Amino acid sequence: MDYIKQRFFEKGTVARAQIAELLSKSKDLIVDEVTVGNVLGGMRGVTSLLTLTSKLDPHEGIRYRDYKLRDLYAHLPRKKGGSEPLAEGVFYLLLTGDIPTSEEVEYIRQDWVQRSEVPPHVFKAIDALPSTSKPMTRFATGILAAATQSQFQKKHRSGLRKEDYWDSTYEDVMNMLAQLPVIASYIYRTEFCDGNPIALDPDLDWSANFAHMMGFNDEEMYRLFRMYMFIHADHEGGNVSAHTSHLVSSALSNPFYSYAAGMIGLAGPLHGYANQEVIRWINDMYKHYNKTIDNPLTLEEVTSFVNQTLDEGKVIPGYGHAVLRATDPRFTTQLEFAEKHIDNDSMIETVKMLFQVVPEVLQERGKAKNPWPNVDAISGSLLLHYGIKDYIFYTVMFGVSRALGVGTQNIWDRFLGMSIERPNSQTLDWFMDFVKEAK
Ligand code: CMX
Repeated sequence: MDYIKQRFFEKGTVARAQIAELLSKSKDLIVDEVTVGNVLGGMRGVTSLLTLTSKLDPHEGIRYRDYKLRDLYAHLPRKKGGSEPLAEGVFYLLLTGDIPTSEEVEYIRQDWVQRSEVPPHVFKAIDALPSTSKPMTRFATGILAAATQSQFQKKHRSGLRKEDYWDSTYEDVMNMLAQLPVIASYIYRTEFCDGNPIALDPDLDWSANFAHMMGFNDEEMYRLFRMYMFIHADHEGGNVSAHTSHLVSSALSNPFYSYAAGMIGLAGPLHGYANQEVIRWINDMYKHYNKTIDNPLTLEEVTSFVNQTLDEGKVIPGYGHAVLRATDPRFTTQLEFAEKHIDNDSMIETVKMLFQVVPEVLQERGKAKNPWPNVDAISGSLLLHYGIKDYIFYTVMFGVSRALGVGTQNIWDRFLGMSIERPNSQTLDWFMDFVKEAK
């Protein structure tokens, strides 16, 4: 058996025994209760999912396995002389719960290079879309088209025991991870550049290769991509994209299908699309006050525009969160990155001004439970600074990174034999009667 697979199998066997014990001894223990408000409020906060890869704490933010993001800077292998963790190591940690050695990271890097050849019909499927298609439509289409190579689907159709589902799922997820930067950079090159794709460099790591294939070839860009891929990799199981993927996968749809479905969820403005919305909205603010880079916005103008946006019944993109109740550490990591590596950028200065203004305004208005910035409040301004100007592409970049976590969750779901999801639903009459009886 492949070395990484073997390491996963050992971990998985222990977890399988724990699941078996939970089911045999504690199946009827009550974990949580569900109120009418929960049902009508998107099941916010109701514990009903099992996710091994990461855990989101409302105040301290995401932990990949047992580690806060900040601590992983010190623990995860980096490129010689580099400061950002490598995505290959993030994947290994999410999969096994252990910090990998540099050799293990190099093993995964080479494995992904070997698996990176995308079937040609994937590009044809993307090209067949009309020019009005959004990058996320292209991305999800590309992932769906890549499903022809699914080993899980083929093996399942020809008969597969449930305890072996994970093996071909692992193969599919590894192939998908290896190919996503190729698919995404193809979309970028054909939609925003000269149309000529750039071949993968077999000596680069996954994140740097993504930058390279998009057409950016310097250490600064590689560093930015490594940081970006690292912080967006996972956010436990209940967010829209991870949960959608889990749900679709629970019907034994193959990993390409389930991840493509998740990406359609990521494309929504309340989720990953917010990273583009922030830039569009700041641009609108500049236009509104007839301001330019040389003549930046004032604090008063920013405050007034924030209030105006809220008065129009819109949300402030990049602020608020369904779980977090503090500034997202992924925001802070990016702010520190900007402070360390970037001087005098008016967009980043505006982002900082918004950080001064928005939490206070949202608190005053008293509606949003979390007035603090999330990951999307700043990510676009960094990408823009480094020359990725076509901000409608940003959610695709988020989607490439998130596959590290969601793909890993998919392998675990198969290993643990998670059931098909089928919550109960009731009619409005049922709820009205239920409340009448309860009173
Ligand atoms: N601006 C204005 N109003 C906001 C707000 C914001 N940034 N965040 C929340 N609110 C409002 C909600 O719209 C809601 O109003 P209604 O009662 O009229 O529906 C009210 O405050 C309560 O919402 P909440 O419980 O605080 O937040 P939710 O869990 O319902 O929603 C989220 C969370 C992220 C969708 C919301 O904060 C939001 O719309 N933020 C802006 C979009 C955004 O940045 N999304 C990216 C999130 C991170 C990611 O997934 O990438």
